[in-house]
Amino acid sequence: MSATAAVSGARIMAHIEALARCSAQPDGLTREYLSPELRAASDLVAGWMREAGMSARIDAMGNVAGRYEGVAPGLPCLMLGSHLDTVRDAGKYDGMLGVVTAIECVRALAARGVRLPFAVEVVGFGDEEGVRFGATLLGSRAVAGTLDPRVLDLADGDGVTLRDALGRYGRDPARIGDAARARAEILAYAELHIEQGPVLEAENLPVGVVTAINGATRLAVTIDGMAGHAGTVPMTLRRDALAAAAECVLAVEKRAANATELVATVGRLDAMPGAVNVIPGRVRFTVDIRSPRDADRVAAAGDVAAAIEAVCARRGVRAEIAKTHESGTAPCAPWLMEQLARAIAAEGLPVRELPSGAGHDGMAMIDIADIGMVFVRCKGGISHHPDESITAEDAGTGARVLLRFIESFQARRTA
Ligand code: HGY
Ligand code: MN
Ligand code: MN
Repeated sequence: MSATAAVSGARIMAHIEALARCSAQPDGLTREYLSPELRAASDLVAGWMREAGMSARIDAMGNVAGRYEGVAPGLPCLMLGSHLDTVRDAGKYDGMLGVVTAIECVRALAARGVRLPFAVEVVGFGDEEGVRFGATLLGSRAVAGTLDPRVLDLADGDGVTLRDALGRYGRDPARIGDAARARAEILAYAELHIEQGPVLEAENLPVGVVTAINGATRLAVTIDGMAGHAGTVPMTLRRDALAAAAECVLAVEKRAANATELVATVGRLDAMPGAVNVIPGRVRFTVDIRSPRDADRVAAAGDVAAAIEAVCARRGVRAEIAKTHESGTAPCAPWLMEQLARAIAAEGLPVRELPSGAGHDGMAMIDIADIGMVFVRCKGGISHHPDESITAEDAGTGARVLLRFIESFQARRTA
């Protein structure tokens, strides 16, 4: 049996289905960082890691860390991974596919008793989406050693701080630094992920090599006006926070619509007190701005903030704008792109390079290792939606490409 035949698209899909059942919602998939659902998913993943011949542990930040030793114990590793948390009402494959596929590849190595001149590690990051606490990449930033401890004071929608959530998860918030790895331990970081876009499907390609991960800025905006009786306050005397926010949302959309390759989204908006007969006194909303060019993204973020301030000044309401996340465009390393391309070509497939509009843990891991990514086609490019889907055949193709990449991986000789 050929080496790559040992990986099973069917087993990958079965594991994806099992993970999808670890959800906070009965009729779909929501799995937030440090939730009971993440604990259940992490236990499943750790079990599959051990079955595949790996050691497995939950690190200080709640990531699942698995390791398959090389020809000798303690060697530097090729680190693979992706994330186990999801957005709300999510698809099953965003994040999970990369973790499950990497474990499947290690299982194939172990089944043949293969030991490589490096260790292989697989990490299931606990928080890439940043849905619960607003800041994103918390798990991978901890591994990269770049996490700002002030994030411990971030609170979720119920007022639970990250510090408390870690404690409830059985982690010591004073020890989050223990999750950090040394650069010398990691030869490279590589991630398999669904494309979350339409390009591969449109060109009838199952896989592609990622060139870069677009940079992102996230803002949290609070607008304070004056709540009042919806029936008695004349329109001319109102300081309606929601009407002001509505104008701001359109200003965000307009700024991006007038630019090339720039996208901006208001993904969440909460109006308070949220009663049908009360003029909203406070509104909170988020802004997500992305571009392949950092200068364009930074300029757009500045313009958006200025537009929000101008709308609020004119309407006599107060705006507070906080930046909750910023990461520059993360280029994939050419030497890793070449090795991923060779693995794709060895599968008899054309090599297509493409950028990632979606963010990934590689944006954090680039601070500690060179990064590479391989995309797998997803139906209609749909993602962050229950209709997100891939085929078992493409899952198998992605796994064979990743296994070829692992088995032929050549660490870059540092000068
Ligand atoms: O937001 C993103 O692009 C990623 O899915 N976290
Ligand atoms: Mn996502
Ligand atoms: Mn993802």
